[in-house]
Amino acid sequence: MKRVDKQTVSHILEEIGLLLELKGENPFKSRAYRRAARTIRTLPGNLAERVAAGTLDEAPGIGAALSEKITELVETGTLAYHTELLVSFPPGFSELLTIAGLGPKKAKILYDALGIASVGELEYACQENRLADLPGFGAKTQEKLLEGIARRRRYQGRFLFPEALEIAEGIRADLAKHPAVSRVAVAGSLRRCLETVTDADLVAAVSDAETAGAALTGRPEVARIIEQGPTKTAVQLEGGLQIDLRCVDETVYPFALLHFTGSKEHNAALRARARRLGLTLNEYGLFKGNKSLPCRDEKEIYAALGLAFIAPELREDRGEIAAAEAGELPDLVSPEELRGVFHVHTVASDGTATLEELTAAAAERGWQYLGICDHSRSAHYAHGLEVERVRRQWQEIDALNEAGGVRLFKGIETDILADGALDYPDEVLAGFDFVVASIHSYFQLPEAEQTARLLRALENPYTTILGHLTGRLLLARDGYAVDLEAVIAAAVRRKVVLELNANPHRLDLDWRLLKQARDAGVMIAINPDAHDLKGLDDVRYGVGVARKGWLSAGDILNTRSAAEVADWFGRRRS
Ligand code: DGT
Ligand code: CA
Ligand code: ZN
Repeated sequence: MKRVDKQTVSHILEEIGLLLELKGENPFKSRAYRRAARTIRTLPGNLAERVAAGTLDEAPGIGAALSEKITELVETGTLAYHTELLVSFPPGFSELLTIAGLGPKKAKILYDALGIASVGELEYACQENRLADLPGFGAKTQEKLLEGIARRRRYQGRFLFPEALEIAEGIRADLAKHPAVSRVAVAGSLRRCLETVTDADLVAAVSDAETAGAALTGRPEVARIIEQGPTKTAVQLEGGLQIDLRCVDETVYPFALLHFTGSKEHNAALRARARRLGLTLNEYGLFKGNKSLPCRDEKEIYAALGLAFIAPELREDRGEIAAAEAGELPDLVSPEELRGVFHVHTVASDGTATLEELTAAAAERGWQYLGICDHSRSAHYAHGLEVERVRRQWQEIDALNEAGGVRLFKGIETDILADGALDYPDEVLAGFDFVVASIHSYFQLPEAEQTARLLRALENPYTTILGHLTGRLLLARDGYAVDLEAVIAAAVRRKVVLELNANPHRLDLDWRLLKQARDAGVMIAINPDAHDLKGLDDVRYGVGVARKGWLSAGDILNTRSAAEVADWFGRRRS
């Protein structure tokens, strides 16, 4: 039996949605498949167990019919309905639909008019200028499609951090129980909390490398064994992720862990430092001439090099070694230091949880406060709130706040309109405790206009937080063109908080910019942008990125108490 994971199921459901749309079927039907795809992707726990227990249809948007199809897929590895749909299209066609800017309708025109049925054919046709005169296309579209193809090529074979981490952690936990394994850790880009990764690296201290390696190759989700050497075992899993496992002796383990955590650049800088001290550092050990200098853990290796321990997130050769030498490494923020979160959606707009449910969930997480942010009125697609509904929500919040417990702040995620204005008149904006201003439209404005738009939003006295600043979607869409330095400078001057959107598809601001923003003196808020209860926990990815951006609790608004936050919001207005 072929095992099918969440990612594969989600992908197939998504594809069915697209194919149905292409066939001109009822749009509700195709939307239902896409929704189910999203649900499965984010479903907690083990999918096969859910199927076996028959509890799939308890997940939102998964009725009896969908549950039956997913069960077939998980249990048999294929879905007859999907196969039937696929054979009614040329092979490679569905791949075409993964190109940004090419929806099903356009794809059908291209197929009918030019016989384009694959990405390669599309690229060729664009390069040959065949789309320039095609009705509904034109030179500009053609250029965009070429960009989309190039971007897809760049993104291919990469995974979002949480997807890969969940898989790697599962394997790590199993290996940790193996009798031949004394220590095992996730290393590589995952340990460094990089937002997307190529593969998952594991390092283990073992008594017997062969049986430990076999524990990986023998796993049911392994699709292909890539390498089976004396220390290195590499496999590719069903979902496409590659796992590299290095098995070493206990004494070598700290050096192997350090090496395979990387980054390459950090390693190179460390080795150069060792050389300057008359030492040799490599993945096997630290040596003075022929003499090996034993270290029990990474901390001892750094100490031997005259350095304080450098957290994995910082190991990107961006000044961390100099800071470690000078004893000036930041005291990095930890998840426990968050005392609340802002930017949480409710059922009033496009969220799935009520105010009461969110309040209870915040209490469970030990948070003092929660900033409620539904979408503003222009966001029709997300049931943005008209003024009347805003006022009703304020009443509900007042009532809940009366009851005590977790404090709710009245917020809104207002669209930044095309000209940089916010989405409500000032007298309404004045009624919120805080306002998150985000761009959700006109992504394509030229840089100068996009920058001017954001700067205008920053000038607005009611803007408290600037939401997902670049608008990027990881592995799907680049951020919009904007002069980030100008925006960061304005945020400092205007005392506007910059959001670190913790949704794993966004992680926006990027950690590289985050450090820049911190150095410039910007206040940051780690916001989950949660649309359901589970989404609240995305802040842990935000904390990872914040650490990667060198942030301490002091740089982050939501490490402060409810009273301090209220004070900050109030002062911002006066
Ligand atoms: P990835 O896989 O692209 O998401 O990023 P990494 O950093 O996990 O890269 P990977 O898997 O190729 O290698 C894991 C670590 O092993 C890397 O961070 C540093 C170390 N490493 C690999 N190749 C080299 C090398 O040529 N020189 C040095 N100094 N270190 C290396
Ligand atoms: Ca890696
Ligand atoms: Zn939002």
